[in-house]
Amino acid sequence: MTLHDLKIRSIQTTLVKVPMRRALGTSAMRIDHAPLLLVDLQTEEGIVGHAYLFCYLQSAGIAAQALFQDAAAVLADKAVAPTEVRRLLEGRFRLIGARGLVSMVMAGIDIACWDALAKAAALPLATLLGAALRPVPAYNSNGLGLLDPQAAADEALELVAEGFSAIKMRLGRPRGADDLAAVRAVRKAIPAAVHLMADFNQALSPAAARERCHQIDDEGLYWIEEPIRHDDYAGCAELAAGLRTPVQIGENFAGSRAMAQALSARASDFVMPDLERIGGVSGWIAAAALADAASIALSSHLFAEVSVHLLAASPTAHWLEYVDWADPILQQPLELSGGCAMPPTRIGNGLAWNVDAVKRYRVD
Ligand code: SMN
Ligand code: MG
Repeated sequence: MTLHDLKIRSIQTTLVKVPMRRALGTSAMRIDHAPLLLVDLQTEEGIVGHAYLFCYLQSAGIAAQALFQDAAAVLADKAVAPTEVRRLLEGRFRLIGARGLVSMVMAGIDIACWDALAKAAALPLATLLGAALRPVPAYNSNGLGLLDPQAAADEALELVAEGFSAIKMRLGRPRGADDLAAVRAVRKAIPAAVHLMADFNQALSPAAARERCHQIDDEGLYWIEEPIRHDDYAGCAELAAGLRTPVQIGENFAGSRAMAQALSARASDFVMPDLERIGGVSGWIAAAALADAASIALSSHLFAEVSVHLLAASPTAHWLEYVDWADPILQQPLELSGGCAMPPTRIGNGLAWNVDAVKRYRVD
């Protein structure tokens, strides 16, 4: 078989609701189950490409399943060629718009296509993309929601004890003084050498951010993430220019064009695209090239299993965000050692489902 022979037969999806080891209280909502949509792209040749989407809400997972069916009808018998698949789907979804949930579904198909291609080439995805299988520094992002200072400090110590040299906490409590107290408690509890990232999840107005980001600017934070609306690039740029602490954004970049706009607005010091919002593996490759051209450090958002391959292949790779939310439904969860994640040496992107666990957590 040669690579260009691969043809799409069908796409199946399975929605699971996986309990999280540590609940995540963000400024927007509390999450204690991960609604994951598992994607199986069957080829005529018998190779199956895998991907999963993180749907945020179960309702979004259900809606995405219908969109996958729609996309699958367009792609039956077409080549497993991500650029061509994108062209076909952009045509199918032109009137509704390749945005939001539609673009997440397109990303899921792109990720599964790349997995099938890597399997056909008998290579790990990272190798197919030209990377060496090297360790990627990871920060522990499992938990550290909006807890009181003592509980936050206790949980921070647990996250460090899991073997990490960097962790992330969430901010955006109603009162700035309470965020400051939590940051100080965590910073005091963990070793000085451990990096501490902080994420507002867009909680602040530009006026509030001016005050509250400066309030925490001397606390030794590694970055301040999404302090204001994700698409207010001028507002982000103003904050980034005035703060000593680097500003981080990117999980809400809708495709590489949005990222290009953010970069030209100098909206942030660092960027962290999200695999399912940036456009899957293909979108990530475009984003990594933009980050390289702008000499800006590139981290990932969620999807640690596939992102580890992509960061290994990214010239300005910075930090992998490590969450373990998919672990219960995976045959082989991502392996970490010394605070780094390793791209797996098995062929493809490394995703394979634990069938019994999928049955247990399945939502019909
Ligand atoms: C986040 C991601 C996914 C769900 C909730 C919160 C957060 C992060 O923005 O960056 O981890
Ligand atoms: Mg975030």
